[in-house]
Amino acid sequence: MRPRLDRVLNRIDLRGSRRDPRGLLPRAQLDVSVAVEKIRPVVEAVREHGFSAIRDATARFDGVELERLRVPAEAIAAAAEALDPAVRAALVEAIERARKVHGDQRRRDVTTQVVPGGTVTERWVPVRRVGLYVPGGLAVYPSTVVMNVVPAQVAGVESLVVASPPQSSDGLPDPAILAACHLLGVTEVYAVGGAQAVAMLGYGSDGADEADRCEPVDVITGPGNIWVTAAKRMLRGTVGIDAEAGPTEIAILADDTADPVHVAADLISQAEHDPLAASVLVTPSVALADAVDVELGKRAPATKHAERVHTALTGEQSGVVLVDDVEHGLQVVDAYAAEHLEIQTADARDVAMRVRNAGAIFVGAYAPVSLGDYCAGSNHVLPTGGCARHSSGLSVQSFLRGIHVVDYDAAALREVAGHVVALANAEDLPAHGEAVTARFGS
Ligand code: HSO
Ligand code: ZN
Repeated sequence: MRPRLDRVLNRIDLRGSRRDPRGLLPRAQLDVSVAVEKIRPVVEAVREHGFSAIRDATARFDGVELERLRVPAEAIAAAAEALDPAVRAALVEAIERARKVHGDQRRRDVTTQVVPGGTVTERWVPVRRVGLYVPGGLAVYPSTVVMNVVPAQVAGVESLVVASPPQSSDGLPDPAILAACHLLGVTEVYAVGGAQAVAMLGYGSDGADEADRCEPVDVITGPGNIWVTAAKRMLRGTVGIDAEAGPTEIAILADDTADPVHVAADLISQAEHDPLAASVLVTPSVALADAVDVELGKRAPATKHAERVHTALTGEQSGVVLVDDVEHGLQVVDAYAAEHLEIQTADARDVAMRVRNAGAIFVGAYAPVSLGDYCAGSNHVLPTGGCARHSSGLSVQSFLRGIHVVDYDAAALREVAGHVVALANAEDLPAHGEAVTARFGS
């Protein structure tokens, strides 16, 4: 039996404090720049030598002799065939809800008539080809395939490919990943993982034969370990990259109306991902903090991944923050800018409306983060590490570019010509002005 702890979470008492709460809750830091230097030779080898370099890296890092890059269509179909029916039904439901929500979020093109004869249209154009990296190993998440593929498909991305590391048993990606691809209609899947996969997606590669080659993509998304993150950082610019994901975080703003069982269960749910995961409770209620601690002491040792959960909950990145009232709590959660924020207070809807910084907000007693992880319809790829202050999660927008289309006729240009010339001259760029006046013979 593991010992029962009376106080699992660290306590940070900010009651009566006027201090800026920013930075009071420490966060795990990953040193990606060191990893970039380590994977640079792998990425450069793939760029220069393609398939042969991918094969070498796969033998070295995955212990698999790769004959082909592409997963055969029959293997993808077979994985879907073998999928547990309950998991299949759940994935189908998750896909349907995600499509419903993301489908409503596709932006429409907007045309503004600036003057008669002069319009600017913002045209939302999808990127042509997207590569989704899906990790293998401990974190095999078919739900993440759904969360990355659905917004890309809704955006209208015409070519979407998945890369995921081969398992040593059969040289194929995890069957749950293949099955999710099948359900989503993704047919181009590569049994390649790590930095070599990111390089393959970014630069393209030859394969065992013509049908096995991988054309380069325009955008790479998806989670991964530090090597994958480092390779994505290296490829940024060559291709578009989604945000660098850090360990998952849950913050809960709760008052004494919250049920400590719900709060404890939710804090544990995200701690289950990673020993570096952050679980933070912000509350004005010492009674709730005490009750949550008692509940954590019971539930944390009993859960399947107790070790990991214990490390995450007791780590310095997790804790209870005591605040004066919900108002003060709002300042704290805004300063923290959590990836996931639950509001479990009286008038939760009202309080939620007042939050400025969070990746996603879960309102009230019946919207736990794990609902959003799988079946709410929302996206679970969200900004971590405080990036919610300036960024949003993955969405249809992540795969679109808003292109301004400028359409002026002669009269509309003539009308504004003087202003263009004045600004061009003021910036000592007279040829800019001349490009306008040349059209009017002066
Ligand atoms: N909570 C994770 C996503 C996830 N949870 C996948 C379960 N599977 C980061 O938002
Ligand atoms: Zn999760």
